[in-house]
Amino acid sequence: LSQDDLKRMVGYQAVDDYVKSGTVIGLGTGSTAAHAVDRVGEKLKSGELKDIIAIPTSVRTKEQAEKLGIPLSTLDLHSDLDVAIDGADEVDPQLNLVKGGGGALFREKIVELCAKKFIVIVDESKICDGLGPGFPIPVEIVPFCHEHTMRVISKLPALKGCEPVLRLGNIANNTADGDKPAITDNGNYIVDLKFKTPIKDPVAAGQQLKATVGVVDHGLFTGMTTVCIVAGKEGIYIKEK
Ligand code: DER
Repeated sequence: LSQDDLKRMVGYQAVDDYVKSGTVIGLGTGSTAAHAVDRVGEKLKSGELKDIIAIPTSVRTKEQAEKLGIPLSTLDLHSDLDVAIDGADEVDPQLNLVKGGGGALFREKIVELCAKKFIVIVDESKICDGLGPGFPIPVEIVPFCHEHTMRVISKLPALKGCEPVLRLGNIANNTADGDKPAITDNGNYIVDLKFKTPIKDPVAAGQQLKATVGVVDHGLFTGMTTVCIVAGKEGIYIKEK
C-alpha cells in the first residue's frame, strides 16, 4: 500500500464513521483531508449523504469542494459544526498536533475549534513521541517587520533552541520553490520553527506564540483532537486520549 493509499483509507473511514446527513462539517486541508472531501462528494452524489453544509479551511479546499458540488457556507453563517475532519503533520502521544504544513493553519484552527468533534486523519508516518524535530512548527505572522517578529519568537522561553525560517514559495499550489515569501489565504507570512529536540511543553509554547505581537496563530493544535484515525501497514487503528 502506498502512502496515498493509506491517506485515502483514513480519509474515507473518517467520513464513513463520523459524517451524518443533515450536519454541518468542517473540511480540512492537505493531501489526506482531500480524500475525505472526495468521499463527502461521492456520498452526496450517490445519495448516501444528504443535506450537508460544509465549511472549508482553505481556498484550495473550497475549490475542491465546489468542483464536487458540496454545499458550502462560512463560519459567519454556521459556527456550530458537528464534526471537522483534517490531517496533521505530527501527532504526539497526547494527540497534540503539529499542523500547517499546507499553510492553512489559521483557517483550520478557527474552523476546527467550532466543531463538536475533531477527527484527525493520518498515515502512520505522522505519529511521533514529541512534537518538533519531525516537522518544523508553522507560525503565521503579519508581514510588517517580520524579521523582528522572527527574532522575538526565537527568544521565547518555551521555544528555546528553535531556528525560525521564513517559508518561501507558493502556498496555493503548495510549491516550496521561488525566492518570495509564501503568502497565506489571509495575506500573511509563514515562519517554520525548526527544532533539534522535542518541545517540552507544547501548551506553553503555543501560549507564548499567541501572546507575541505580530503572530497571527501557530501550528500547535493542543487539546483539540477528539480521535485520531491512523492508517498503518497492518491496517487502520484508532488513537484516543
Ligand atoms: O497543513 C495542514 O495543516 C495539513 O492538514 C497537514 O497538517 C497535513 O497535510 P498532509 O495530509 O498533506 O500530510
